[in-house]
Amino acid sequence: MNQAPTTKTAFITGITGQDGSYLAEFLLAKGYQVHGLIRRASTFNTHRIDHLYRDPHEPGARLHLHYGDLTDSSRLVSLLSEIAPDEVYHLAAQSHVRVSFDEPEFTANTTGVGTVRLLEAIRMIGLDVRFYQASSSEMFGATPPPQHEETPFHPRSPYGVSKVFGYWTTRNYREAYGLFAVNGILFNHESPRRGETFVTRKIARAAARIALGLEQHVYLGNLDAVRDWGFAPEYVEGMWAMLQADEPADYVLATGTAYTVEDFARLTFAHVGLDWTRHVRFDDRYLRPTEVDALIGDPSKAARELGWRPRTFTPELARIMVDAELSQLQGPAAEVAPFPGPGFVDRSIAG
Ligand code: NAP
Ligand code: F7E
Repeated sequence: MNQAPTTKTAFITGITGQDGSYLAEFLLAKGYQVHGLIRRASTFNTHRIDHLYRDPHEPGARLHLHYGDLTDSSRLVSLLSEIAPDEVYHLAAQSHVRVSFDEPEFTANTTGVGTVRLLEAIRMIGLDVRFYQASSSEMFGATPPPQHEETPFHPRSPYGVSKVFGYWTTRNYREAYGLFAVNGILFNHESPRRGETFVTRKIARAAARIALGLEQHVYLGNLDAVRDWGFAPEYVEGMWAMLQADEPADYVLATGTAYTVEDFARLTFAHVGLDWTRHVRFDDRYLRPTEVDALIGDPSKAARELGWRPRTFTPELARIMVDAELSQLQGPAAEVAPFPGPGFVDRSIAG
């Protein structure tokens, strides 16, 4: 039996990011009106959602974009009053762990205090809304795996510390004001839309370019770190499920499996018929002052209470990501730009 489309309205911060783009797609398919917060930039930053956008003059356009920033409280108040959403998905953040060591204050201001700005705007307006906070396995940091909802936090970066602030702020608004506010504690989730300087995308992109003879090497840092990598489109389904529950609660989303960065490189290069050891070089600029050695999540609460289960695991994810890079490079409109080698990365961003 077909379900009737919803008449709900959602507000997504971070809609231009990896998760925001998949979530917008998912909610539009369910019939939601989707409003997204975007930052004004001198260049376009909406490439991940351009395929979803329709001219607002056309009848039936259901994706609406609004300029704003997590550091601008009055804008958050005016936007939320105007939109009056049923559900808020707070995904916006400075989300790069290595960069958070270079920009700790900015990271705290956006990734940490941004959450209290948004929650306080909701409280001040008196909105009856369900709120999702994008919490992270980085909050567990140095606490050994497996990690679940009751595992103590020991963050190892300004990013992780900021996410702990956001986590407790969300719980506090739930307890103090009875707001339906939940934390999704998500372990690493990746896709062809992952930012280019996160390790899975960096490796997949390099493997494809090396396979096509465009490059010879890629420079990486710690190959021994263990991560629990899942597939981003499946994780946004879990975010939505948390906001449909009868009671607000916090949930871990993860695959429960463990691979090292080296494993990911081996899987990715093998998929294009290459031996990773011949193409991966070490560069200490990609090390972090304090590393998170091992994150392996236990998603059993989400399976039990929400019916959420991962379907794609790291080896398939590696294939999906490298295949997407190859088709982008080989497609009819492919524009083969020079690979940003270490010199380029030096000047711009610590990937
Ligand atoms: P992402 O691709 O880096 O996207 C981050 C989004 O936040 C972008 O839309 C970005 O806008 C926006 N943003 C950053 N600073 C902002 C500001 N000051 N004001 C308004 N918007 C701002 O991140 P993601 O991988 O989709 O992750 C989504 C959320 O989940 C983040 O909070 C992240 O920390 C968290 N998380 C991610 C993972 C993961 O494995 N992916 C795991 C756990 C938690 P621009 O496009 O303009 O930069
Ligand atoms: O690093 C190692 C690095 O930057 C993974 C964010 O979405 O997930 C993400 O954070 C591992 C680390 O992700 C390079 O040291 C080696 O051990 O891809 P990453 P992350 O730090 O795990 C969490 C859950 C979030 O919440 C964050 O928002 O890979 N590594 N060599 C490298 N990492 C990068 N980026 N670049 C390298 O060259």
